[in-house]
Parts: sequence; C-alpha cells; structure tokens
Amino acid sequence: MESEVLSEIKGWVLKKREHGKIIFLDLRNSMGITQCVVKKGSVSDETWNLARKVTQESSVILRGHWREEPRAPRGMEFMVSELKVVHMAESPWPLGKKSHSPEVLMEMRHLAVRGPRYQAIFKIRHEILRSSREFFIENGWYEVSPPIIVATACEGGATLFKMNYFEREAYLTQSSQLYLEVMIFSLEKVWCLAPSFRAEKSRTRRHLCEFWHLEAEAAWMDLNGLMELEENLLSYICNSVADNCSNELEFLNRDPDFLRGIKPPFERITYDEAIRRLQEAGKSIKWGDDIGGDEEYILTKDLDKPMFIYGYPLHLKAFYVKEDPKRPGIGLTVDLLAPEGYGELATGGVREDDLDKLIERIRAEGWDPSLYHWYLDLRRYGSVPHAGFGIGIDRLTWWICKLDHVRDALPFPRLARTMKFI
Ligand code: NSS
Repeated sequence: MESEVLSEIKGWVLKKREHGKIIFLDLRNSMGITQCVVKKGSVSDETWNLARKVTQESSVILRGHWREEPRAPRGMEFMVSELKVVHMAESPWPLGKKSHSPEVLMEMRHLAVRGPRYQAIFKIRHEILRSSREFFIENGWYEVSPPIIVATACEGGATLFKMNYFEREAYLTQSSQLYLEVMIFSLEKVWCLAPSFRAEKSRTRRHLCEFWHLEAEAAWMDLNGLMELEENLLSYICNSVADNCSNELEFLNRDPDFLRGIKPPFERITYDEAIRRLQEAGKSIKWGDDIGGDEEYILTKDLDKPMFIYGYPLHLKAFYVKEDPKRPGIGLTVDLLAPEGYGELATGGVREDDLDKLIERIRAEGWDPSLYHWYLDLRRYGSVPHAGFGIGIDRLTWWICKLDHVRDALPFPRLARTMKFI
C-alpha cells in the first residue's frame, strides 16, 4: 500500500545504486537502514542531479512517502520527492573498503562507530545497562556514586595506574568494592556502575585498561544469596536483550532464543571439581594453581548456560576474601563463567569481617594497614557479614553479542600498549 502523507526522514547516505532512471539510496540513521528510491521524472531536475552527485556519508533530509516493499529492510521503502543535502561528505569515505584490518578500525573508531554492526552492538549494550538498572530498582537496591581517584589498591599493586594528586601518590580506581562496603552500613543493598582501571600488561581478547564495572554489595548476604542474585540479574538482562533487541541480535548471528534459555539455576561447582575436570581433559594443572583464560575455555566451551565456580584457595584471591570457617585455606568466593568458551564474567564473595584477620591479610600483601584505616573502621563499628560481586559490562556485551574481541563491545576501548587512541 502506498501512503499519500508526505513524511520527512533525516540521516546519512550509506550506499547508492544507480539503475538508469532509478537511484536507490540506503539511508542510515539511529533507527536502522531505509531503502529510498529516487525516480527520474517524479522529482525535480535539481533533486535528480543531487541524488546522482551525493557521496557516501553525506547528511541529507528527504521528503517523500512510505510504500510497502517486501524486499526492503523492515518491509518498507521510501519514495523520495525532494532531497536536501545538509553536508556533502568528502569523497572517498575512508572506510569504504569491504574489509579493514583491526588496527585500521581501531584508529578510525570515530568513523567506524557509524556502521550497522557497531550500531547493533551499542544498542544491545544500552539494553544491558537499561535492564540492569531496572533490575536493581525493582528489587529495592540503592544506586550509589563511588570515587574514581583513590588512595588504596583493591585488586593488587601490579595493575595500579598511578597519578600525581597534589604531590601525593593516588590511583585510578580498580574497583568500587571497598566504597560499596562503606555504603552498606547506610543503605544495606547498594550497587554502582562506574569505570574501573587496570594497567593490564597482557594483550588478550578479554582485557581492557579501562572497563565499565557493575558492582553490588549487601549486608547480611551469604555465598548462596550472592549466587542467586547473580543468576537472577544475568537472566533478567539476557531475557530483556532477547525481547528488545531481536533484530540487532540476528544481525550479529546471535539467536535470541539462546539468550531466553539463560534462566536460573546455573550449575555450581567447587574449585576442586573444576581442577578435576581440567585434569580429566588432559590439562596439566594441580590443586592450588590458578584457573586462567585457557582453563576457563576448556571448562565452558560446551556449556549453553553460565556456571559458577566457588571455594577457591585463599592464596589465589584478594585480601578482602573471607576464609571458609569450615575449610581453612579456602575462600568464600565465587566466579561466574560465561558459556561457549567465554569464561569469567564476574567475581565476588563474602568479605572478611574480622578486624585482626583483615589487618594480617593487608600486611601480607606488603601494604600499610593505616592506609586502610577507614575500611578497617567498618570492622570496628557494627561489623556485619556481607557479600558482593563485580561484573564487567564490556565482557558481558562481548559474550551476549558473541564477539571475538572485547574491544568491539565499547566505542572507545583502551588497550594495553596502544598509544594511538582518540
Ligand atoms: O578483578 S575482578 O575479578 N574483581 C573485582 O574487581 C572485585 N573487587 C569485584 C567485586 O567483588 N565488587 O573484576 C571483576 C570483573 C571481572 O570478572 C571482569 O568481568 C571485569 O570485572 N574485569 C575486566 N574487564 C575487562 N578488562 C579488564 N582488565 C578487567 N578486569 C576485570
């Protein structure tokens, strides 16, 4: 059916095909791609000539009407009656070639983000963030705003970014956890979304130097309560993305039904069991060794739902992890691993709430406990059992979109040893 009502659409020219007396313009805007048809004879000579001249990525305003066309995106095409070029883009478009190396795409990020693939990824990332916030609001959690400039390490000294803060040494935060622990004494169930920074030296498919960190912390919560929280959140996010981003998922070859299947309960295995499975798979690993990216790949490559690994040896985890009172040497800690070989998405656990043990652990890291005076005060005045976790939004987007490299999960990635970035 053809509508008589004149409409206007604005956007950028993605592609142009000329067939004699017809020019097809693929118009790109935040809604997606629209096939626009300019017919010689039904438009002025001026519009016809502009349509012939218009270059890729020029910004344009079109007037015309919609018409059903089953072969066009969304089953509709736009019959142009008037074309206005707002800006004629320089030609050629620097990303016009079919395939570019990852290096070129990184250096040209400011232009590459316009493409339909990045558009799909960023719409899905938006939905991940929107649905996470909705989940926490619906379940009675308070959102708080932690600092970015800090004076203490949370995740070990090796990955700290140092800065000069008025002649004092300060750092970019590695995690907001310690500040969330402060806030539970006021609001009990708190969460935040903030950037975290790690001077990661290794180049991998899953490490960034700056990542978006969603963290949550609650008073009175134990390890089981924490795993329930994580699986409910993840399931909520995956189902929201499946329901609200099906076109974007299909564009990225991710089946929305796969995400709909991400429902609790997730499998829960101990660290001991993980080591046993790895040995069985032929990996030379012994109890007490860390489980890294390669091992996580083996453990998760054939799974279709995330999995928890809990009860890691204490020496593998950070100073704040509480020791299991029933199993000396074992921490009350849990990692959440994505299926399909993606591996670690989140880590968390129960926090050490005993003052003396915590001081001992801070000393064992080689740090001065007096720097942590405020954190230690939490164990002096009304200490409570509590737990929390952190999930990397970039890694979550990486897995949900089934991407090769985490750098494509965000518009402006900061990677180890890349000096060129915008
Ligand atoms: O270092 S973590 O494993 N844990 C913490 O920072 C805790 N303090 C969180 C907490 O309990 N509140 O990082 C948590 C998650 C991890 O599982 C990844 O998904 C992500 O944060 N993460 C990263 N993403 C991208 N790049 C890097 N370098 C990175 N490091 C952690």
